[in-house]
This record gives sequence, C-alpha cells and structure tokens, in this order.
Amino acid sequence: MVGTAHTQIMGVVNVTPDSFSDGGRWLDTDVAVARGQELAAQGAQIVDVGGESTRPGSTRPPEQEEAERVQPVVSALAQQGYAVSVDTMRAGVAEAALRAGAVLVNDVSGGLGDPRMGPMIAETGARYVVMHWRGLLTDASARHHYDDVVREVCDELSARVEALVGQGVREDQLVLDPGFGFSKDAGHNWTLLAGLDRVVALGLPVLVGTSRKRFLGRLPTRPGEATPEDGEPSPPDQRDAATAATSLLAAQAGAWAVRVHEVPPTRDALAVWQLTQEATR
Ligand code: PMM
Repeated sequence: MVGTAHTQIMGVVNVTPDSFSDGGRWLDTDVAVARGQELAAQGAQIVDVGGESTRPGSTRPPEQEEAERVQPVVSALAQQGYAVSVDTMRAGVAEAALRAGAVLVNDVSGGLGDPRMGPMIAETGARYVVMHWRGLLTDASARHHYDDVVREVCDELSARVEALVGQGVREDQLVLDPGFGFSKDAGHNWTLLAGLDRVVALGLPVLVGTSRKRFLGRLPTRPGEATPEDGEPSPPDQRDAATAATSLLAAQAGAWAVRVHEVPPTRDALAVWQLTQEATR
C-alpha cells in the first residue's frame, strides 16, 4: 500500500441520452446542474460533465449538439464555484468549457480522437486527463489483444505523454488514466487493477474510472466461488458497492482520483481507510 487516504473523488454527470449507467437521467440542464451540486455536497471534489456516451455502438452526437449539452451545465457549476471537468474528445467542446470555467479536460481518447486537442491543451495550459485508448468501441473485440495488459497500457500512455509534450504540453498539466473497460475484457480489467501501482510508478497523477463498469456486474455470489461466466450481469446501479471496493484499491495503489457515479459508497470506503490510517499512526 503506497497511497495516502487523500484520493480525490470525481463525480460523474452524463448529459447524454444513452450512457450505459445513467443515460437520460441528467439530460435536462437544470437537473444536470442540480445533480452536480448534489455530487459535490456528497463529497466529490470535482464534477465531471460529459455530453457524449462512450458505450460500445453508440452514435456520436454532432459537435454542436455535444457542446449545447455540456456548456450550460459547466458554466452554471463553475460560476457557483465548483471544480468542473469536461469529459470530451473534441478540442472545440473542451476549449469552450475551459472558457466557461472548467478546470480540467478529461479526454478518453488521450488526444487521439481530435488532432487539435494537444495544441489546444498546450496553448491554454489546462490540466488534461490522458486516458488509455485504442479507438472507438464500435470495433471493440478487434482490439482486445494484450500480451501483458499492464505493460502495454503503461507503454501506450508513455507514448501519448511523449507525443503531447512534443506538441508543447507540460508534463505537470497531465493526469494518466488506464482506461478501465475501454478495449479491455474483464480479465484485463482485474489484471490492470492488480497492477495499478505500475501505472502510478510512471510518476504522474492517476485517475481511475471503474465505476459501474461491466466487469463489476459479474462477481461470485459466495466467497471462494468462481466468477460466473454466463448469465446476465447485474444492472449498473447495483454495482456501487463493488465500485467502492475497486476505488479503495485504486486509492491504496496511489491513485490521485477516482471517477464515480455514486459518491457516498466510495466516500465512505475512503473514509474508513483514512480513519484506520490515522489510528495506526
Ligand atoms: N469512463 C467513461 C467515461 N469517461 N473518463 C475517464 N477519465 N476514465 C474512464 O474510465 C471513463 C471516462 C465511461 O463511463 P460512463 O459512460 O458511465 O461515464
């Protein structure tokens, strides 16, 4: 255990009709803003606002529509003093959100989705999350091959850092994210979680987003049982206890922040660890 109990919590507001875990719930601007306020009141230090679903097979909204979904929400929350990140692969959407007061750009494509992203991040000096990405998830199975998932994720993230630095981005602007669930099957995700300390050892802050992901929907019912291989996974909103557990493991491995849909279970898991650490000093 190398982490400290001060891992930040990033709460998610997906202003989308179709995200896998909460699609459609926060599509209305006022409802989305209220949800952001609620996440912050529950203990999220950062509110992550996204207008494009990354679920496999989803159709990308036109850029204008994505901007119209996120912009008013980012703007309202930033004006009220919340630390807001914008979850987008598009430089135009990100730049407008930064102008509206966002403090962080969260790009699941790590700059590969839009060639204008790197130069824009360099120019604005904004903090930037570089996630491990092997393309849009429409063709996910074709990209699932890894010989050593932890090593390959580390190598591919390092290559992105090098490319971004080559475009003028400073290393201290960057946050790395191993991209749980993106071009990775359940086995890859568990291996990545077990090897997260190697991602942390790259030396940059690490963001971990396991929240409600599919690999948490199929857990053994009894201790010692094998993981069920068939049957329907549990619905996303029943994966918050598992999310709290993975987020705690991520924090213990030294993650800078965890990205979650429901704050209280993860907040409490992190608090348990913090109090235990304080008691053992
Ligand atoms: N996962 C999703 C969306 N954005 N951003 C980062 N940095 N890391 C992630 O793992 C991540 C992300 C997909 O989940 P959602 O559609 O429920 O938000």
